[in-house]
Amino acid sequence: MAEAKQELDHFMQGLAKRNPGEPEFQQAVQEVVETLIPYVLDHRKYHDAHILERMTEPDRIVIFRVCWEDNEGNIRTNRAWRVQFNNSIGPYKGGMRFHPNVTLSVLKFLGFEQVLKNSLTGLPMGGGKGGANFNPKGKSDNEVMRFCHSLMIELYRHIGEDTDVPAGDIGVGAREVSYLFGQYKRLANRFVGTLTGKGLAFGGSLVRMEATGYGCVYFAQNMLHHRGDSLQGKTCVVSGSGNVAIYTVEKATELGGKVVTLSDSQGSIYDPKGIDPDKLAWVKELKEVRRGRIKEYAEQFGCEYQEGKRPWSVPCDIAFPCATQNEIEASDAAELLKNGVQVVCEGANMPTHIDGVHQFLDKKILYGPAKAANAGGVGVSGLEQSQNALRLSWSRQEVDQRLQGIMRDIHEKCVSYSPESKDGWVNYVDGANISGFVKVADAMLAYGVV
Ligand code: NDP
Ligand code: 2IT
Repeated sequence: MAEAKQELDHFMQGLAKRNPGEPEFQQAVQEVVETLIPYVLDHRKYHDAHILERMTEPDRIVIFRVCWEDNEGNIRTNRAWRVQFNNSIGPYKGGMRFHPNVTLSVLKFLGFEQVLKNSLTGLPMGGGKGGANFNPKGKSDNEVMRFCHSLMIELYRHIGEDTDVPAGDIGVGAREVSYLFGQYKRLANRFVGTLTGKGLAFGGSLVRMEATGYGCVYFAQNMLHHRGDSLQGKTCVVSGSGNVAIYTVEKATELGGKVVTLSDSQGSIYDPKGIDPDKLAWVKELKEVRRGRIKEYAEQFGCEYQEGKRPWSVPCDIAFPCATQNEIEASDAAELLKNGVQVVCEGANMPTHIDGVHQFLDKKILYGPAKAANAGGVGVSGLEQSQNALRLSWSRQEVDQRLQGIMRDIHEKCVSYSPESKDGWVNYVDGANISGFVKVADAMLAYGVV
């Protein structure tokens, strides 16, 4: 115990020194090595080969300028990155994020998490992430198109179906992936599955759009089922109102839950009657077509809107954070627990601050960490790659069943790698971290000093 604490402090000091000014990356690594250092001390082959040091250093990072012209004829300059983190078990795979607060630190945290998440899916995918400090909000379709096309002029030489396969994330949805893929295809003169999340008419997979949200709810269902419970009748609180949030609401409602909140960066709505399928259809139109604000929901359906507030003060059985990193701070976690939350299942990446994670683990609730709970999105991206390589398309039912299988397998892996506990409680953080790590680490050991 003392040895592990000392080793952890030493490791984190070194990491902070090598990665100054990168708080999100340091946080993501801290959460993982808190679990893994005791494990590698018990499994010395990983320790002696310095696997943790090697695994926290990206293989390569590409940084480049993206210039484009706005509708007024002004020349705009953004910065873009692709972090190719680790390709030990397959080509780099992970989304692109367009948001004004994207930094190298954010993309390194996301790339690092992606390595372990992709390993958990059981599919042959390494981990990567990319993005730009570009704000799509308020831009016309043509401006977004010019930005995407310009970005791809540089990115295309670094990606490929067997090297690195980008997809969507915050600010990158069907529209952006289409512009990116259209330009990639033109530059490379090849029609291959180098991006995922494509439109159904040009190589996309059924259920990819729904996969992260659906998968997140399937993971919650697995956790509940493991202790003899279900979603039926549970009050659910969801944050965000983008891709992941919308399909989390859809599946949670279908499985008998009642979802009472949604949010965006400006505030949250509280609808105690529940967001039923008709209201959700209205939200889809609001967000996917009109690109409006969630505040309009409160006006449309006559419910409460809390300006500038996250939804965590609403009493619930299950919380699904589906917006962004660090959206559950220590005080939010305390409030959720005080109000009796039984399940926290993460659709977003690293939504819970490390103090909140510790509170959830101390109270032994069912806590599904992002790399396990939101792996359904990249899982179905992996299935899209398979379909592209086979040059065929699976039915909706086939893909959904495979997605359910992937989430069930991830749950089982977490249970089998969780430390034994007399009361049967599963530590999904340890389970996910160790299970994801072992596969990548064994590949790295097999390769020798790489
Ligand atoms: P979208 O862009 O579709 O939606 C993002 C939502 O989160 C919006 O409601 C947005 O509000 C809100 N949000 C974004 N940034 C902030 C912020 N800084 N503060 C408060 N609210 C914010 O993205 P996705 O739904 O695709 O992604 C949501 C989360 O899920 C991210 O953490 C992403 O990494 C993760 N994820 C996504 C996957 C996918 O397949 N898309 C797969 C796995 C994880 P606003 O419109 O006001 O900005
Ligand atoms: O964080 C994630 O897993 C994603 N944004 C999805 C990545 C992908 O390649 O589908």
